[in-house]
Amino acid sequence: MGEKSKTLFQRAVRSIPGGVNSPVRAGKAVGVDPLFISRAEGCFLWDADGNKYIDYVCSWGPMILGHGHPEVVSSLKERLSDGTSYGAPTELEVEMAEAIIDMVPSVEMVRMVNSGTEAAMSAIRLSRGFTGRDKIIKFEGCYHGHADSLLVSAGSGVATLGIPGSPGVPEDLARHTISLPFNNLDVVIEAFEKYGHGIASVIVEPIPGNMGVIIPNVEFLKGLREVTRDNGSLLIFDEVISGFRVSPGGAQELYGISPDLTCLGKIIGGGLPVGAYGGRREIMERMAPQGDIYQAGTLSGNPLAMAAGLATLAILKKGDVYRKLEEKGRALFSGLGNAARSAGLNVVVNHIGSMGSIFFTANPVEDFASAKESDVEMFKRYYRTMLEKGIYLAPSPFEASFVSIAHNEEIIQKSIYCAEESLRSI
Ligand code: KE4
Repeated sequence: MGEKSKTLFQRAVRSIPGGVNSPVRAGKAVGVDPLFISRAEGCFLWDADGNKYIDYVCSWGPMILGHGHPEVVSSLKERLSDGTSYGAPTELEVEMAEAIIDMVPSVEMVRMVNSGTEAAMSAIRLSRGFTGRDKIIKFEGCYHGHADSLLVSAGSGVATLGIPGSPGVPEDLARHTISLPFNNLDVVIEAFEKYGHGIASVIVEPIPGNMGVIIPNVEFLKGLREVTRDNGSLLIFDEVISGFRVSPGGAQELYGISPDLTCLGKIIGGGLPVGAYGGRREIMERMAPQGDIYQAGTLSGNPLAMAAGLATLAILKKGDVYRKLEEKGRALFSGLGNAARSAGLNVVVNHIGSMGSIFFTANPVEDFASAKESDVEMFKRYYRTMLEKGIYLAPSPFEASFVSIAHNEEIIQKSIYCAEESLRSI
């Protein structure tokens, strides 16, 4: 780590818990103090000491077009001269709502919020209000933000830090959350047999990215749709990562499954703070002020976030962007797997389109339990040697890596070469 990042981190820890504004950035899982980033462009980041990196975190998903895409930047510059926030409705928000409804098959009505956490929290509250029921089902290793009901055996930073749940979540509330293994429909059916008409909703990342990437068994997802419908519960797809990432309409378009509610975020803000939840009209109409279930936000639909998000979606809707993202993802993730195997290492690479993860294990990784069986120490060594070679990966085995449109073939091949060297050395 360079001197400036080191000094900044020593300063940051005095005023910010752990020196970071989001735990997973702290690099505790890989034993590396965080780099402080000064700028980014395309698929590159530069740290405070001027060191250049190839970025596969992409701000944890939003930067699918790469950093500083000219059309996103110009849309922001243009908007800035009109002010930054009004606390009143704008045409941009209507355009964003219409764009989401147009692209995401199951969404008939949508509400903008400021984070994925807010989107998931609001969808859960709406499902409870709409059904009049309290219990929810989530899946071990899936992460839906840090709302109380969802911090039960969660993935991402909670898994990274090995936090069992989180102090501060009242037992009275946590007991309404049933957490089950992903990709296992039998235990979901058992839970419905036991709690049936007490379950408001099942919330799931259709393509989990928060225990590392897990490839869903599509029959499992279809089974969730069936069992929720049979029991009058709602199915909530948390597509904060997969939305607009794996296809224009997300995982629900890819697999042809129609949830009742969908949580969105990341990409639709173009890098600015954003979240959204939407779904069937008869459900969404229960939200205030049309209905009686409350949710609000000072900066919801912020014009700058809308401008950046709309510019991003406009580019994603053009031509063969997703075919190119698929090709780039396949080249990178299969290359990383081959590099590990040629170094004689056991490795499983799970990837769909331009999101993926590498697990150091000989066994399939199909849920949180199997993800946790992977060799975390090996991942640490891989992470550190790749960072030394200028490759910036997510600092946890329980996160996804992302490829953007800005990663060209030369960059991907260079990354694979770095991986070959790195994996041989560990
Ligand atoms: P935010 O509140 O962080 O905007 O979104 C929460 C969220 C909801 N749903 C899914 C599927 C998510 O992946 C997330 C957030 N993702 C993590 C990384 N896996 C954000 C990174 C961080 O916590 O700093």
